[in-house]
Amino acid sequence: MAYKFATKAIHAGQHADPSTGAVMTPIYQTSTYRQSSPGNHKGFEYSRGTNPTRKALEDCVAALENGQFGLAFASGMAATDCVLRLLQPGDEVVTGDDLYGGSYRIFTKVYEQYGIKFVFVNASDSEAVRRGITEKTKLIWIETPTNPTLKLADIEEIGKIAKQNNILYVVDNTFASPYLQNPLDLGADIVMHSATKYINGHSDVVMGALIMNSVELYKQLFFFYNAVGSTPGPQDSFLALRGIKTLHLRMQAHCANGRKVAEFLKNHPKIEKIYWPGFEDHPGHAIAKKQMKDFGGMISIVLKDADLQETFRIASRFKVFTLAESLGGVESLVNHPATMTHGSIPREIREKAGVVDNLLRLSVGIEDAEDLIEDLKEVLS
Ligand code: P1T
Repeated sequence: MAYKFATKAIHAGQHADPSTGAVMTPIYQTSTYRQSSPGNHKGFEYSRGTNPTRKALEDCVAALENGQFGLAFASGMAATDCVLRLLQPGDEVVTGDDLYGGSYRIFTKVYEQYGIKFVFVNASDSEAVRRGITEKTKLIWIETPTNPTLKLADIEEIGKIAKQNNILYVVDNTFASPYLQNPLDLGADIVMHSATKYINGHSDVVMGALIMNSVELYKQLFFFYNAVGSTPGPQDSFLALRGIKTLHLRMQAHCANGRKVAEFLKNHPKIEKIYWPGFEDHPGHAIAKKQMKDFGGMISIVLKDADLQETFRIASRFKVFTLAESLGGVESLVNHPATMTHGSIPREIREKAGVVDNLLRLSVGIEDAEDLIEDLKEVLS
């Protein structure tokens, strides 16, 4: 039977422990597993490759993304790295021109040195993605909504282009979470997550995930995952599994609060520009409506007439929002992308993507919206 989202969030991949009946998946804090004779074991040999707590998490995340297979990693970047290992020198990747700074960094500072070329295009325009393709293109990597300017890419349209050209297609679904958007259903071959964010949801774990339907792809990625060893431990896997049990409720609250905060900020005299896909005048609103269940809790704002110093002053004055990197936790965070999460992108490229010195990114948490708005009111006054 195909269960709905909340049921899967609470039960998928999890069974009462066969040896004790424990309802919650135990933290299998073990590196290795007894074999009754060489090669004769219960499916687990060594925890770099497989661990029962991690396996429960992987099965749960896969179910939430409507995928057959899931792999959990020690960070979102480790998950990204695993995908990039499928490439060979000379291969090309078409990707968006607004990305998490760490994704830009691994592309340009790590994989370019191995002879892989990255072509950055405006992925909000699917035809620009098509134009970026050459006979050497082996991968399309899309982030939607983007970090931090919340641009939307049409997952399904780009999926068709990928399929026509026989190119592997990956969607970084971190900003939306599996509750709001399921890229495998729209033609993606692999969904990537920084599970550090909404999936875990409590800012106490760093973790990544890949989800896919193809068994060949799963085997290839599992090979690198095990050979390289970028896998998370059982304690973190347990915490993420526990976090997921409320993913649907948290996302509903993030979206509701996101809307209230965005509406408060929309016509504020101190705000020059606001990025939130729920507004009808957001250029990606129609795409967001088509492919997302709701518009999320991520909002970016450009402060009016604020230089770097004034932006820092405002960013440092919050009382309920915390000035910190990351997003997607129950608590509200404010981030200064230009010097924090996107500091590794050269200024010229960063500014072209809209990551200017007076841009602040808000991860709207699930506190009382009135308190969040009051905090913003005071800070901007
Ligand atoms: O931090 P890590 O779990 O390794 O995930 C990397 C990553 C990948 N993709 C997206 C869209 C991300 O936002 C991130 C991490 N982002 C932050 C830490 C941040 O504050 O934007």
